[in-house]
Amino acid sequence: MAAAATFADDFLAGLRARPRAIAPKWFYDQAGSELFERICTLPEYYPTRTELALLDQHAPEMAARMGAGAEIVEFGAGASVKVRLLLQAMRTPRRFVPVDISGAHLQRAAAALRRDHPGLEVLPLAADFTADLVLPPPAGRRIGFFPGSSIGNFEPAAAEALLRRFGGWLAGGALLIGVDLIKDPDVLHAAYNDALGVTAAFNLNLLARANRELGADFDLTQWAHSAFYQPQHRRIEMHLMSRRRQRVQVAGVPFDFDEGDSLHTEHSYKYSVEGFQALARRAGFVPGAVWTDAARRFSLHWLEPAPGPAPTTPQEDMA
Ligand code: AVJ
Repeated sequence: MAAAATFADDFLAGLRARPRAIAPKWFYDQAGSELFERICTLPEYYPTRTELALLDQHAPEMAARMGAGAEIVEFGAGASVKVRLLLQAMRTPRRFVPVDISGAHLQRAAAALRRDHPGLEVLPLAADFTADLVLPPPAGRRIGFFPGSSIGNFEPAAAEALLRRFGGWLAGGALLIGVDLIKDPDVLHAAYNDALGVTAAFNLNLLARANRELGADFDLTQWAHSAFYQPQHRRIEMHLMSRRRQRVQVAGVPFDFDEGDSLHTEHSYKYSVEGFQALARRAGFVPGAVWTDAARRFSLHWLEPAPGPAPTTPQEDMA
C-alpha cells in the first residue's frame, strides 16, 4: 500500500514533471470543497442534479438490493447530500463510514447526519482512499458508494486498479457507483466552462492553495483556466495556462514558465454503459442493475465482487 503523499511533495514533483501535472485530489481543501459544491449547483453542470434525481427516483430499489442492516462506505464523501437519499430509503442502516481527504468538511457533515439519523452509527475517516485508508471490520453487509463520477478522474488503468481495491473491501457486499456518460461535446464543454467562472475559480484555487500552504507567490491574474473535451480519449482535460513568461517561487524553489505553458490539473473520463461494465469486469466485478436518466447523461451502476478469491494484480499508481 502506497504511503499518502503530501500536497507539498506532490505539488513540487508536479511542477518538475514534464508534462507538468498535479493530481486532482489536491483541489479539495476547505476553499476547493466549497467551490466544488457551488459547481454542483450550476445550470451547466448536469452531473450532480442528474445523479441526485436518479438516486431520488430509484433509492427504494437500491435499498432493497442492499438489504436490512447494511453499512455504507462512501469514498470521497464531501457534504454527504447524496447518501441521505439512500439512508432514508434503507431499512435500519447499521453504519455510515464517510471517507474524505478533507477532514474539516467531513466532521461537519457527520455531525449533521447524526442529528438526522439518531440510530445510525457514523464513523468518518479522514483518509486518502487511493493510499492510506484502513477500514474497520464491516458492521453489516458492506456497500461501497462512489458517486459523482469521481472514477472519471482516474486514468483507465488506475480506475481498474481502484475498483479492484474497492472489491477487496467489499467481499459479500456491493458497489454503487456513479459514472458520467459520453455525450454531445458541447454539453460537456459547457459543464467545465460555466458562465459564472466557478470552475475557473475551482481550478485556480490549486495555485491559491499553494500560496496559502506552501508560501508560493503565484499571481492568479497571470494564469488562465482551460478545459476542453478530447473525443479520442473520451475525457475532459483541465489545465492552468501561464498567460506570460514568469517566475514563481514555491517553498523557496524558483520555477520558470513560458507564455502558454500548462499545468495539467484534471482528467474527467466519460464512459458508455457497456464500456464501464467492461472495465468493472476486468476489475473483478459482476455488473448488475444500471440506472440512467432519459437523456442518458449519467449512470449509476450496481456492481458485485465476483465470488472466489480476490484477483491479485500488481498494485498500480492510482494517484
Ligand atoms: C468530482 C471529478 C466528478 O470531473 O466532473 C467538476 C470534478 N472538475 N468540474 C468532474 C470537476 C471540474 C468532477 N468530479
